[in-house]
Amino acid sequence: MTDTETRPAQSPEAAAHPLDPASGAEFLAGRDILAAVGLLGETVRFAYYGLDEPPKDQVLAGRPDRRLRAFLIDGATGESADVVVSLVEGRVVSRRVLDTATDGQLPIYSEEFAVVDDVVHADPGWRAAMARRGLTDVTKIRALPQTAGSFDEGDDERRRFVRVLAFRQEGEHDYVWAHPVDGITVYVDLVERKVFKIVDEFERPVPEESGDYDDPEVRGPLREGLRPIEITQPEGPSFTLDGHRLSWQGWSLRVGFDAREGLILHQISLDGRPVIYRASIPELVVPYGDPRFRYWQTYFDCGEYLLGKWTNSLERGCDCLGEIAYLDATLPDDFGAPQEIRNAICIHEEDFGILWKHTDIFNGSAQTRRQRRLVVSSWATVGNYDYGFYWYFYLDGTIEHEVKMSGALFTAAYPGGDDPHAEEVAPGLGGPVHQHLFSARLDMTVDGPVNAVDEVDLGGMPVGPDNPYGNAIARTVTRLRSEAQAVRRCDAARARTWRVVSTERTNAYGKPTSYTLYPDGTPVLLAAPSASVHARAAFATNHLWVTRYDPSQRYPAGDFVNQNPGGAGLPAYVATDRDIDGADIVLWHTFGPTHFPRPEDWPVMPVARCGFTLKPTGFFDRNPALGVPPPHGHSPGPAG
Ligand SMILES: [Cu+2]
Repeated sequence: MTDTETRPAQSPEAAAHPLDPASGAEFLAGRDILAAVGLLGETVRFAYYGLDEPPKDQVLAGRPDRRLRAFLIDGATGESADVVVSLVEGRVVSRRVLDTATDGQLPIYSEEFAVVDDVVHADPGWRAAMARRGLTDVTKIRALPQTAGSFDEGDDERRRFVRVLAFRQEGEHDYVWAHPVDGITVYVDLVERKVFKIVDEFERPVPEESGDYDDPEVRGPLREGLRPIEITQPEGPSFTLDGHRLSWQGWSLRVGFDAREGLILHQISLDGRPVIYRASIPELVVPYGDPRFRYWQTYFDCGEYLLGKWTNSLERGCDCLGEIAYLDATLPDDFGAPQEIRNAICIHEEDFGILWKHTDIFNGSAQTRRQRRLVVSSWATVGNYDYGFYWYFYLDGTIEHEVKMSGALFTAAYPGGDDPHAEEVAPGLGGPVHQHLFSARLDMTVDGPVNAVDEVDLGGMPVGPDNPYGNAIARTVTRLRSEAQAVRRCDAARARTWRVVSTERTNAYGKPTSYTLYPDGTPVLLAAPSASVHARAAFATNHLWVTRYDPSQRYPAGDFVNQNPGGAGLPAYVATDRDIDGADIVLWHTFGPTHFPRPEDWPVMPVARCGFTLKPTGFFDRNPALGVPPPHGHSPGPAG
């Protein structure tokens, strides 16, 4: 069999595990509770709706409440509220109306995107500005709403608004990213539903060359000579999926999903030993580096746009090869009504080359084992970019997270010359420099909830009595004892890693069992300390943060990211500088590329990768993969 698809048996009556995503029936039940107390007027919309995960102690004790969290916004007044309902008790547990000037705004909801297009096209000032550029047929202009950020803009700061850029689309299939209409932004108030400001700074010719890679004229002839590669697993896959619980080769985990964070993994254990209680990518910030007209351009793809909402339906044979199990996702629309995303999560096994190998020159043993990994992945398209989130579990106990980035560059007109902030990627078309800074939230439970973090550096030593020949390399281990001390940067010159140790369990050598975080070590946020984004994306100014577990501390840039003035999330979480040495702790790791586009990234970008690795370090007493059998037909050794 090739590229087959299986689905877990799920009876609708089966009691949900406390960490399972909210079901369609639960979204509807929660909506009924909200409606019954009058919170769902005609103009009220759901800007977010998802499972309010129970605290860890309640999950481990057995019978937690089942709660949903809704961000409700009244489209007519802008009143924004954070509401929690209990499905077990059938009541509203809490409701807080936001002070949006200080708390931030709720995420943009779907209807607002449509509204903006109508509002902009109807605006006489914008039409006049387009006409001045020779663009008289405004049906060919696409209005692209962008989250506004937070700057010193006086009374305008109190509005719920977006900044809107324009792109030209000649025909229905024209590729808009090839044709930015630069120099003009309109500001649209989402509550008043009107343009309140037009910034018209300069005019540049709209780049003309088509980027429509579906067009044979643009793409050129299809290559020849690529013969089929087929992945076959004649006996089926080696994993089992029971509801949302996945097991494979000693690994066990639960697969969750949410409109904001996308893929969430829970209760990851190996050979019955806990490793991570919860792992997700709860934020992604994309700040752009053009200091001129687009200084405000920064996207928080989770907190402002709800990344999980834009999850793709995956296709067998294209997105995933081999014996695939899919999970569907149930996500609410603006009205809190459940919508299915079919094949949202792909689960499969991959061959991954050599696991270990040795040809012994003395005893003649020549052995090779093949590595394999279990892959849990999903893709989301947020505007121009496409992000694939891949969690890998290996036969030797390694866990890896990889983000695959593809899609379209966010383009501008190229100003000419040798611009330090952009690359010309097509005639007159610029790809501005930007960063993609992801935050991984890793609620660690290495051999139990009581953990600590050691920073481990490697380095040479000065010549002296302990190092007479100068060849010494030494390991320096520093325990990070408090939250303030654990705000750290990578140091590639010292091969810096962070080791998450159990403070309760030791291995055969009397050392604490641990898992080590190996970072990529790419730059953190490059914006100046006084920049607005520096305060708003403070999480991205360092590679590592460690906090003491608090069930309410879930998002590195805070709960309400859209138009948040800054300081929320991690800087607030660590403000009390709690003790993290021998505690239930959460690691927050920043990673991702600083992307100066290449011409080869246009018109669609070959996948770029980033991520991090977690490896067992004294978690086992020796290579845990000795028992992996040799490939079929090969001998495991003289006694085999
Ligand atoms: Cu990029």
